[in-house]
Amino acid sequence: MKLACIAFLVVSLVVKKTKCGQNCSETDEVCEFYLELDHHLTMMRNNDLVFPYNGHVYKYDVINTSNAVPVDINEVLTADGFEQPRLVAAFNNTLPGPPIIVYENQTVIVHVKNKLKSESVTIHWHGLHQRGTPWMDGVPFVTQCPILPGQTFTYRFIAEPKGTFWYHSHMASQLTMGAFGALIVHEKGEVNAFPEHIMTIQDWNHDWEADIDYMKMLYGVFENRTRLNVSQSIDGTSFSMFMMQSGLINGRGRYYDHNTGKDNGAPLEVFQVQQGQAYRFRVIGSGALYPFRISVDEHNLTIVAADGFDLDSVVVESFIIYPGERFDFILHADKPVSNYWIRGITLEVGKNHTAEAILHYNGAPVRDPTTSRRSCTQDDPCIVVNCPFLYFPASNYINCMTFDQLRAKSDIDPAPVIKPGKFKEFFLNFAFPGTTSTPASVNGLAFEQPSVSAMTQPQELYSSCDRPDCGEDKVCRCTHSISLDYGDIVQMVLLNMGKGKGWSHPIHLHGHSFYVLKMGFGRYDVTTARFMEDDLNIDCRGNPDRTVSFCNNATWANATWLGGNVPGLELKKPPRKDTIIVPTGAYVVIRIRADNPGLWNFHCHVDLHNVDGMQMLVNESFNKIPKPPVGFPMCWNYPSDFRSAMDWTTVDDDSWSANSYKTTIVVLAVILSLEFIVIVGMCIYIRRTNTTRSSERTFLTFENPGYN
Ligand SMILES: [Cu+2]
Repeated sequence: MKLACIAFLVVSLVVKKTKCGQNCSETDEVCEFYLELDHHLTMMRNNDLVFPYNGHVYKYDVINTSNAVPVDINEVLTADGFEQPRLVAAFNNTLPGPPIIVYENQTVIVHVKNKLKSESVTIHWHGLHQRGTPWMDGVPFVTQCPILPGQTFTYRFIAEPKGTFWYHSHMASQLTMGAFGALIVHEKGEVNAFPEHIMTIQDWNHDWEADIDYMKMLYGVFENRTRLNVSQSIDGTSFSMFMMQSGLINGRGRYYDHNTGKDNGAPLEVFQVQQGQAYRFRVIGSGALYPFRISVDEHNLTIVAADGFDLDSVVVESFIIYPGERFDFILHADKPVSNYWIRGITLEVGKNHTAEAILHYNGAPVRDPTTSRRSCTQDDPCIVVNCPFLYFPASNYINCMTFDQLRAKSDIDPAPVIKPGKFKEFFLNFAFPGTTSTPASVNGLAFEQPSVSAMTQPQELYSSCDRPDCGEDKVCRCTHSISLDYGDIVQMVLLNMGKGKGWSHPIHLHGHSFYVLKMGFGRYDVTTARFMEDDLNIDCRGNPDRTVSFCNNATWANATWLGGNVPGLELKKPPRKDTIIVPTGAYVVIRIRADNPGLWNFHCHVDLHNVDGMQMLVNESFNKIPKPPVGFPMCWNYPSDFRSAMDWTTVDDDSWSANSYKTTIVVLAVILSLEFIVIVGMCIYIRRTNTTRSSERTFLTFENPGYN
């Protein structure tokens, strides 16, 4: 990887102000980066397979590791060290991709070259608001056409807001192949900032790749002629058919043999600290599906920010992070000089899946830690932030702090106040409703991806949700959107209820960081922590039996709660987020100001759910969406009825042979003349169209059959 980084640096130096994953200078106005996405294999150094041993990797033909020189791990994508190389799609041959580190309000330019042979890509800059540049949001067929193999596309946007973000492929489940990296936006003029570490954490499956993941999620997983069960969460609800073998922190982890319980000794990420110093850890949930509970042996964690926004700090034993979420914590390196385990454990029942890394105090010997996890006791229970349920089993002595119990750091950013006539409220159920077919959906509407870029080619959309087969207690597939007018104050009640509940979903909104006003949880058995039933403040309507109702058309059970009058909303210091867990049987009340015109994707960040249809569009003041740059790439669909769209009349052989030589000459002459006239005409037309097309766009509206 180091070689790739050097190569990247050489390329980067061609353009001033670009470095290999290093800070752009605070005084720069423009920061320019290059990302190349290509396939690679894990556990290979050039043409040589390597194997893991005792925290190092060695060339495949080494017999005696005691007198052999290990291979530089920076030259290998080790992942979990599993010796059968696994295909990855990685930026600049690093896993994760190189961090992009800039300052707020700088102009960021990223040239993305797609070197994959058979897959297209787009990159989403997760958490950035793309104010004024919604067509740089990187959602395929929503904000742009995909970047095809061999093509290069240049993203250009303003780094805003400040905080911990990340970039990742938004093409189907491609990010599960490794196509992501950190994106850090620093505050300008920041003083006394702590030294920092970036930490991505993810589940890892070394058997499959993105599309196999999806197919096995749909159709099941078999081992030794036995169907494997869906993995279960602590509260008795489900995770997935998707299996993980290992957890990775900054692209490194260890594979544990499930029969022996022993790990394979693969190298791990090492975070160096100086005793007496405090550090800011920026943690990014970059996984496919499983959440992790993160702790550091013998150290408390002070949570100070989530999804880029500062929080009233809380000191905790651990926190839970789902794919798409970010948490920043301060770690005080005030313990004896030694090595300590950093652990990320999943919330699965009966599985021992851990992502590991090493906290290494300068001066300590270089070796694996021997520390133990803190035990939580009745007298000294552990506090865990961001639980997707209310309780751990009582015998665990772990107290949950759910995200709505956190507060923003200051009261200068209160919740948007409702204005008469400008308030809209939506109930959105993220679930798997259905009977014979149970697609991932929002209100029973499984998302159908447009065939062209919806924002820049809205006149070519067609898949309406306004159909008889869509509606209450029905499921259908269509291009689902809700429309907001500029200046609306929008309250959304995110649900996970009715027949399709059972899996918690990290829901991500593009273009905004919403205010989290309240979470309502279902009922649990306090002793066993098992989930019992939905929060009954939501009326699912539809079938009166809510275990049967699809909950596609929900509302408040108490009608006086409509109009923003929900009791218990935090309006003074609501925390802000762009990705929030919607637990099974629960609801989350969020609010935004519709002040950022765009066509924003709103979806589950479990990519496998997203691909299956758990996404929709927020069509925000479409007629105010700014014009894309001149020459912004377009894409074209194939006509749905190609027989009528193309003239398939074949030339009659007899009439063709009867044509005389003279006739042919005359016809050719006429054709050549016409061609000359047409070419001249087209040149003039193209020149005129290029200068006028972008201005015409502002008159397009989203009022077409494709959107309800
Ligand atoms: Cu989901």
